[in-house]
Amino acid sequence: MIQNLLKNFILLFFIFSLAEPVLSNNNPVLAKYSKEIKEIKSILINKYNVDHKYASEVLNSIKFRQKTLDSMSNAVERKATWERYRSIFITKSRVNAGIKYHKKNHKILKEIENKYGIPSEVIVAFLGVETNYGKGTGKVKVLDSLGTLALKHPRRSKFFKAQLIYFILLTYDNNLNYQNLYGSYAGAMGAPQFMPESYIKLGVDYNKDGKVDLWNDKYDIYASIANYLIRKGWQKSRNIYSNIKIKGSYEDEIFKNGDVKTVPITDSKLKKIIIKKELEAGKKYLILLSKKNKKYKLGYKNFKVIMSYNPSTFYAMVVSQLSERIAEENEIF
Ligand SMILES: [Ca+2]
Repeated sequence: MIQNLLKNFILLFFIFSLAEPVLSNNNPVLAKYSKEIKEIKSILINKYNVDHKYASEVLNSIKFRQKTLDSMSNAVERKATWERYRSIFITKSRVNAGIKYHKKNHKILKEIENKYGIPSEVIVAFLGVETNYGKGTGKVKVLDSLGTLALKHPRRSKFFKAQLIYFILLTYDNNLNYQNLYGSYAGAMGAPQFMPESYIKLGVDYNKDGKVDLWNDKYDIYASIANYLIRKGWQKSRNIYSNIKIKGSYEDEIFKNGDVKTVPITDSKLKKIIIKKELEAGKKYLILLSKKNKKYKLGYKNFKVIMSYNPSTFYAMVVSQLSERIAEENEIF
């Protein structure tokens, strides 16, 4: 009896080990997406030379998270007013913590600022908004969030499919344990919350220890943010935005199609509608924050560069304003 069982067991084991890993057998929840998974696997293997077995193993480990899909549709940028959004990010405690963080890490920050030309307070402001200065880097398994979004997001699955592929490649090339990497619900990683594509393409191994560590290494973290901004077109020693005053009769006009957006505007149009002010050179944008309270600013190229990090007008404005508060170094008590 026992011998028979053992025989059967060995036989079964033999059959399964011979068979090519079939996702639908191992993970029934994923079976519905076998076509997409096959396509992802083929890109990993053929385009990026990832080992066949490794690709199958990782993809087969994806666990769907409904919460990830829910969080995507409830992101604060999509619902809050400017006043509400600002009150979440520009708080006494976040400003004070930023000033302290800036002082504490001054030496490394200045080294990076001198090398890349990105103001240290801007780097710190990104960290403040993204992860409360590196404290909250996310608790969701990156594989599960990206797997869920790549296979199930109704509109952006193409983008997330690419991110999933880069994530698997990142773990493969750097010998990282994919079961052990945690990030935001949307798959952003480390203190600066880089998506896998940015991590691979723009991450910097500044301390030259052979890996880009965006969780623990401050040199790598600061240099990667700076490099990101430079590559997106940051203009050194230029402003991010400024305050302007638009003539009353034009205020309604600029808001006629709503608020929460950043729209290009020509110098000639600007000259017509603002109350006298010298104009800086370069491209300009009207930053429309609140139609109700008639809040707007004038943005420059660097504002758009910040928006490349997160394509939200509110996001870019809180990063800018937090950086100003940190630069002032006046703690609020
Ligand atoms: Ca490193």
